[in-house]
Amino acid sequence: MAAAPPLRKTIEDLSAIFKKYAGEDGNDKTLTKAEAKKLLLGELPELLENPNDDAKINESVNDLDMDGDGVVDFMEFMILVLTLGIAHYDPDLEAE
Ligand SMILES: [Ca+2]
Ligand SMILES: [Ca+2]
Repeated sequence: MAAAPPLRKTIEDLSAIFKKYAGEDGNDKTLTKAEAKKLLLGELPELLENPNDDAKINESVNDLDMDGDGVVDFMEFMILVLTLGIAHYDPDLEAE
């Protein structure tokens, strides 16, 4: 089996990462606040100004829950990924 092209692989990885953290409570469709916290700490620690500051982390998690239903769904997760992707992109940077 040939390896998936890079973009396709990235898309598959995004689903896998979301499901890995979301599935901890048996429901892999949404991240509870605790699951979202683990995802941030595990995958994006540099995003957190102070990983030891619980109040700040909870604030970041609340920001992710855009519709305020108490959990982070895949779309809300993808909005974060999109935002980070756009922030990371520098048109003047040479491709590696
Ligand atoms: Ca869950
Ligand atoms: Ca939500």
